[in-house]
Amino acid sequence: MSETSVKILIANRGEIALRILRACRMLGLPSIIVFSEADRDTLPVRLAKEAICIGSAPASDSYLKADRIIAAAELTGATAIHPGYGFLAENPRFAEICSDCGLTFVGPSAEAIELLGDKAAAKATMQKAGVPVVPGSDGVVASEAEAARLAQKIGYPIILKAVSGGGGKGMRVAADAGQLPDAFLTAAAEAKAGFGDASLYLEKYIVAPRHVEVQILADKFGNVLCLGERDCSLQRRHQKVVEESPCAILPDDVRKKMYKAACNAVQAAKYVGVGTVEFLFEPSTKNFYFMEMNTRLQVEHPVTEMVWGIDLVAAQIRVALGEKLPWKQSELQPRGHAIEVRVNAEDPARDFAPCPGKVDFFHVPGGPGVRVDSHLYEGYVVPPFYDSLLAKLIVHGDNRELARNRAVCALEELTIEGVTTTAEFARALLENEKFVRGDFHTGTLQELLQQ
Ligand code: MV4
Repeated sequence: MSETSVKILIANRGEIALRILRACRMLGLPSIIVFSEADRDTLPVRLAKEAICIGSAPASDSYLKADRIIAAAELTGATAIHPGYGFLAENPRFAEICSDCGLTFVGPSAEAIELLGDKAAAKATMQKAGVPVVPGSDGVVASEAEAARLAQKIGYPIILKAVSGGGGKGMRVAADAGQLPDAFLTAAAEAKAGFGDASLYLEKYIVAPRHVEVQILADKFGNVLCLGERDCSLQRRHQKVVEESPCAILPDDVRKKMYKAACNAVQAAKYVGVGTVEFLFEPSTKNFYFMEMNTRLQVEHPVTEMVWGIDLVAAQIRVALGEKLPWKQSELQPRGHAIEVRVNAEDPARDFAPCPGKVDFFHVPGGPGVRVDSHLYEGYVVPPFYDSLLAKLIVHGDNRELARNRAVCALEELTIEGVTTTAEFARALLENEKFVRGDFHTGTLQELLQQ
């Protein structure tokens, strides 16, 4: 396919739609954006040369409607579809429909998405490839009795997870045998309700781990690049709040092994595109374990871009179009430290209730090492229909403390009036002694909120 006939359809909204639009422009590729009726007056739609409405405000009537997106591509002569994150990004059926319609899906193959979407199957594949996994069931646990038997053997605490899950849904911890029956029932019910599949698998529960994820980038010629790790341990109800690269406490020898494991994971899944291999790191033992692999561009990809100097979205599009990766691993060197803070339209004082509404004033911080990915503008009305992400502040510094200081200063400068945001909450978190020391784990934010 000649470069000139390529046209990318952007099947997303908000800050990520803008980010993809920028990448298309940098590559000199024409693009077209789809939007819902609620998003007509958004920045990505205004900035795009071409845009097409695909339905009413609810995502179920627009951004999740595969047939309308495909129709939009055919009507406008698009040749490729970038799904962004969320919506259809990790739906193997959608990837399949795209290729059946002769459209390039900017992402991995439907087969890879399918394999990695089944968390138990993914784990089995990784174990076979020599990637460290948490001790647990081989695949699905068929009954509560089987779970109880296995848990006794492995030792408590254990965790039950939905095979089709992710993001913490359909997950229950049992601290002892007494808690197992209820954990099994509630995890299965939540899995059934959330994913239409009640299947569970079981693992030893790792106490107070770090969430460390490795960014990889693979082309269709078998070349795999590892672009370092991100520490995303600071989460609230499985929503990431702060992400940084590198992880402040990962020993260099462990880091090397983790990168090797991530590359092995990519090869085992025959994976092409950008992907994230998620590990739990246990500081007390220095062990790390494969959790799952995310087959999409992630919200927090900019921290990796800042440290590695690579436009990940442009690279993702290029490998999807069949280009060879232009870098060798040995040519790439990480530099300094990057921190991302998510700013949401939520009220921390009201249990992070969404706060849609009109943005009366918007000031973006700047200066060396400061980047803001946002679709906001003065007068923009944040709709109530979608996720509440308003802006990502990403900063870079020569070391962690300089990056942290830069993030605090930039958050003080960032001004969003009219809607309540999490900016001040995030600033306080960056100044919390636990964050300053790098002494936290996946439960720390919840603990701080309960104090
Ligand atoms: C775990 C775990 C402890 N032990 N698995 C949560 C979402 C999914 N990605 C994996 N998750 C966890 N799996 C074992 N065997 C703890 C978590 C976990 C967690 C992981 C990453 C970030 C935040 C978290 C918050 C609570 C629990």
